[in-house]
Amino acid sequence: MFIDVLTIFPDMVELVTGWSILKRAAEKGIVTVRAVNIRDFAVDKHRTTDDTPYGGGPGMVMKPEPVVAAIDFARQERPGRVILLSPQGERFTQAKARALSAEDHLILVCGRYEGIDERIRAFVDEEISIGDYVLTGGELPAFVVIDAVTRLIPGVLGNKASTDEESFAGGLLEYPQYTRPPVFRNLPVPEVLLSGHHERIRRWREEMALQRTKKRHPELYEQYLRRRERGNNDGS
Ligand code: 4GX
Repeated sequence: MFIDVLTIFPDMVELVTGWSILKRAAEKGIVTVRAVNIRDFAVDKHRTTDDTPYGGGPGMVMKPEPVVAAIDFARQERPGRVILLSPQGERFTQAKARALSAEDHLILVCGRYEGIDERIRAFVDEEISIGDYVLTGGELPAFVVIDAVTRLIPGVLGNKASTDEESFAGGLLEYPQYTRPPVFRNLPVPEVLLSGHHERIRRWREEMALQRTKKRHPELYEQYLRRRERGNNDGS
C-alpha cells in the first residue's frame, strides 16, 4: 500500500515512518508512507496556504489551490482514494479500517486552521473523523488511520492471530490479561489462569469479555448479541 500524507507539517510524518513496525513494513516493501508538503504547491511569493474567510469572521481558512494541486500530484503516478480528516467526517471504526486496508493508495489530506475552503471537498472521496473533539490539525487523525489500517495488512504484524482476536475484531472488548508475577502488590492472578484447564480458561475469558463489554460499551454488547443470533461472530 502507498500512503500519501498531505500536510503543511511534513516533518510530523516521521512520527509514523520512524517507528519500528512501519519501518519494517517499508523495508519489506509492504507499506510506503510519503509526506507531501502542501506549501510546495503554493504559487505566490510567500507560499501562503491560508487566507481570511469571505464574509468575515474569526480565524483563517485553508486556500484551495495548494491543497488541490497537492492532491493532483499525489494522484499523478497511481489512482488513489482521497480522504479528508475532519470533525465533520464519518466516524472512523474498525470496519472502516478493514475496508481501507484493501486499498492500494490512500491520500490523506490534513487540514489546519479553522477550516478549509469548501471547494476542496469536490476533490475528496470521503471525509473521516476520529472522534468528537477538536484538534489543531488533521495530522494526528491521519496517523491514527495509518496505524489502524496498516496493522491489518498481511505481513505488517508478525502474527495474524493477534490481529483478529483483539477488541472489536471479534465484536467484544478484550478479556483481562495477566503475566508474571503471580502476585503483584497483593493483587493475585485469577486462579483459573494458573489451572492449566484450557476449556475453563476459554469459558472464563469469554464470560469476562461479555461482562466487560456489557458494562463499558453496552451498544457494542447489544450489537454482538444481535450478530450472534444471526450466527455471525467474526465482528462483521
Ligand atoms: N477527526 N481536526 C482538521 C482542520 C479542518 C477543519 C475542517 C478540514 C475541515 C479532527 C477530528 C479534528 C481539527 C482536524 C480541525 N480540516 N479531524 N482540522 N476530530 O478535530 O479528524
